[in-house]
Amino acid sequence: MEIEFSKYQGLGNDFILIDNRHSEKPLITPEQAIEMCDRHFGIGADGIIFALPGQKDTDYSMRIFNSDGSEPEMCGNGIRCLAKFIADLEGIEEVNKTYRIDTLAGLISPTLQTNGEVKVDMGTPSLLAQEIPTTLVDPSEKAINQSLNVEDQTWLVTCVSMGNPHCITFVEDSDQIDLEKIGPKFECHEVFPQKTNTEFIQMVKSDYMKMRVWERGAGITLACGTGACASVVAGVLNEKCDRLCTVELPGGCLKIEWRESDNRVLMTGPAKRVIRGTYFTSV
Ligand code: ZDP
Repeated sequence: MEIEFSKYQGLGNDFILIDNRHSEKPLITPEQAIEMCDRHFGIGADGIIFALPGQKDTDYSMRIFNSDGSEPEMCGNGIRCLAKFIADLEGIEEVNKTYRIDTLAGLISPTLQTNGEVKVDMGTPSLLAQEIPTTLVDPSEKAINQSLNVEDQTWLVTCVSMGNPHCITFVEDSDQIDLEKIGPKFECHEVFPQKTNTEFIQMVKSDYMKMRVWERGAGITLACGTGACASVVAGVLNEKCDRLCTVELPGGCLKIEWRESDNRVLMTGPAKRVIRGTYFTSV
């Protein structure tokens, strides 16, 4: 089978985008997603995103598969790429255009800005243990600065859902973390029934943090938008950072604001088209 695709990246978090506007069902299967995301046997990407028809009050719907074929609820870098992809499909050059996108985490609204960046209203964070989900504390409690044992070490963690689960821990030096070794242990820890994304944060100033991430279903990536949002929320809850904070990731910086007036999280960052082509599936 031949599949038309585009590839976009946001801070080096790269995605295959599929024009799925004429069908409610993703045009490719999770097995094909695994193959297409493979960096040696396929196109190479952290995930694959579908632009599907909108629902009642929305322009489009987004679905995403991780590179291991699992399906997360949301994707921050991915939705910036999706906004650019849709504008390219529609031939829209107009700036300050806002799209209303349905996701498994609810309505998310990206806006194309004059400087080429995309600003996304990521909605409100969820903090209750049952919403993350985590069994680290009682279901109706928040997991803020709680001890978690991983690899014979005690970590102080804060759990935040941006539609998908995040476990944030503040460290002295994020470069010293052996992500490859410790990441999977957090991801599959028994206190996270839906697994988790994990962010290791080093505070530089109250409005600047450095982040390294181990993503659920994707491993080490150069950036994670939902993770950057969750980390600023965790930073504010632990009185370590301002509500307006720059997050430096291996792939570059995101500007995050956790707005006090309405509790919503805003994320601003780049997204860029890199390839358009035809893929020949073998599965
Ligand atoms: O929750 C998950 O399983 C994540 N791997 C989804 C992808 C998140 C992403 N890195 C982001 O930018 O939010 C794309």
